[in-house]
Amino acid sequence: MNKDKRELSDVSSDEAICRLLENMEEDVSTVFTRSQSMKPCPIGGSISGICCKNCAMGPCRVREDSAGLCGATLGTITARNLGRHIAAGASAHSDHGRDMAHLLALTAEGKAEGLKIKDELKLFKLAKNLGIKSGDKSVGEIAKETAEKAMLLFGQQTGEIDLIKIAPKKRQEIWRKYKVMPRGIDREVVEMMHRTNMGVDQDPEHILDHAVRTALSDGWGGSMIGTEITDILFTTPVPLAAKTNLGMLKEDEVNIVVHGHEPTLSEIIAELADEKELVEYAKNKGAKGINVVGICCTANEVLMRQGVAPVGNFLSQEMAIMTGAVELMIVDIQCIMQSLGQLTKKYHTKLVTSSPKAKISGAIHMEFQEINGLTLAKEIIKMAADNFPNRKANVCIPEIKSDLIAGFSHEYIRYMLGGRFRESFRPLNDGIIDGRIQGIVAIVGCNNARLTHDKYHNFLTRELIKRDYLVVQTGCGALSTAKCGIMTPESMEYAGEGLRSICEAVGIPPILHLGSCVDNSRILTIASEIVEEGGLGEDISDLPAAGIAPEWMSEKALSIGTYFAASGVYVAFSGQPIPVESSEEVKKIMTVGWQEKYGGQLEYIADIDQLLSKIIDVIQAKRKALKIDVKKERVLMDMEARRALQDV
Ligand code: BF8
Repeated sequence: MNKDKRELSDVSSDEAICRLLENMEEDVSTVFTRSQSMKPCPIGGSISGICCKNCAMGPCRVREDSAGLCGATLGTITARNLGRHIAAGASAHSDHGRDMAHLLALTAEGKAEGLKIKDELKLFKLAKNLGIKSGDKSVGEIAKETAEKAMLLFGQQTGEIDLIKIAPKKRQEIWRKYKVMPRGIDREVVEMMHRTNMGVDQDPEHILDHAVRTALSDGWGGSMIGTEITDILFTTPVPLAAKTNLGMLKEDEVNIVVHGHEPTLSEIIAELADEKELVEYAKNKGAKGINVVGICCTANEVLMRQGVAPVGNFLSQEMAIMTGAVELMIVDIQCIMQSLGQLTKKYHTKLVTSSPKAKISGAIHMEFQEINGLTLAKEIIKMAADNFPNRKANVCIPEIKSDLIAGFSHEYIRYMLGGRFRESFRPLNDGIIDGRIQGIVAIVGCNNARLTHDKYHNFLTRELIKRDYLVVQTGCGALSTAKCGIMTPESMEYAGEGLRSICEAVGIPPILHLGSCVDNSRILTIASEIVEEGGLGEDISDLPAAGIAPEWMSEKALSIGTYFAASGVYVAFSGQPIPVESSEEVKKIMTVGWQEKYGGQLEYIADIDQLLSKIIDVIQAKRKALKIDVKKERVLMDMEARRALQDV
């Protein structure tokens, strides 16, 4: 890496990555080197206007005082472009959710090799939320019906998608009032593409209302289906200890990296890795065992349920290959860099694509179908073991790893707070009301090679827990914090006094890892359950809560930010601007306009200190509105006093 251009400490906060970059050969190209040689296109920035490519009279580059050939204005083009980004992000999550529903159907029929329903309680809950009566049906019958109902939500044409009813009643009324209640998941995505086609919807606010509807169909639809069914098939997460970072690659074992977003094949691979027959197979090739590790959200899925070590987040994918210690990287969908195809040619690593939806030139395609999961997983593990003798001498595994605790599902949070017989969000609500917890902040989303990798996730997390804000995380954000070593109960020493007292009492870290990006839907469920528990208003918009994506990169982040804002949450993005910066009109709709309609908003704040202050101001204003801004004295009650209270 050319250190003259950018200091390594500016490239990444992850020491393991800095070490690899420091020793990297001159001719190796990585996302970090490419980010130096290629600057981002300025179009879309605050003064450069925006580009419309939606018809062949263009591309038209439009500023505040000009219009495209058809007359489209800056506001219209900006809203259209954002709408299309959101449709793409929503479709990524939702297509993943659809596949999980399909998998559930095949599992129920006994056709999904190596899979069975692991969480029946969760199945019954989802069935109920989808309006299915369990009666005296068998588990298989309920699963089949649930899967079919879930799949129908994608093609539903009218009405409202069922899971939206999990939201507080007041919130549902807001969505009905502004006609943004999602009717069907695919329908909203298709309509977004139609409306933004040349010469259709031209009013920026109207376009953005449909962008809201599309994003809601993701958060409360496709993503939620994805999370719920993954829990049903692979178990609902409970806290577990694991380790993270590139130091979890093993010099003397066959290293297999699972990367992407779909859990299925990777869950099977992780389960099989300890199987005697396969371990013996690896030993015959000269290795001591089989080591399965993960990258990105596939990593989060297998971490949450099996404690598989994540070796990194989005910007770590090339780095894992560069250790020279990876026998095989298996990728499925989303956030997979095409550069892996070229990079793996320089090392002995085999790159395997497994999704029928995604191939990479230079990779070996071994297609996962629900009927071949177990057979394919074994084949892949053996292929990795066969590759072990091809390892070259110059293996370089940075000896860096951290402990972490993950596995916080919304079910477990209820349980840990209330205990087995009276699980409830009451203690959390009380902690917020009495001020020990000032608020809840979700720090989520990607890494971005234009920024110092991990730095902003970690800065915000530390600053917020210090001020008594409980931090919940998903996706690459969660892995940033885990890698920097603060996703452990011990990190409560960095937390403020109030938050620390709760962490001590319940035995949790001040930062809760809730899973992959699709699992942001867990945050929607938690927010709804907190409202239902009472004492913090009648709607999500009343809660002292906020969301941040400080290093965002993917279109999926735009969908997530939008469904949170439309659910009543203040959301701030930082790092690279959201692609609306050139239009004051669109920015106003997404801030002032959405605040008035939906009680939440989405804005970009470049300066991280300003962003932190804004988050705190927003949450404190909510506390004030709830009249809980004055810290209450904690009254320690004896048994008699408690009984007296119950008798009232
Ligand atoms: O879905 S946080 S870089 S890996 S998009 Fe991708 Fe962003 Fe990571 Fe998971 Ni989410």
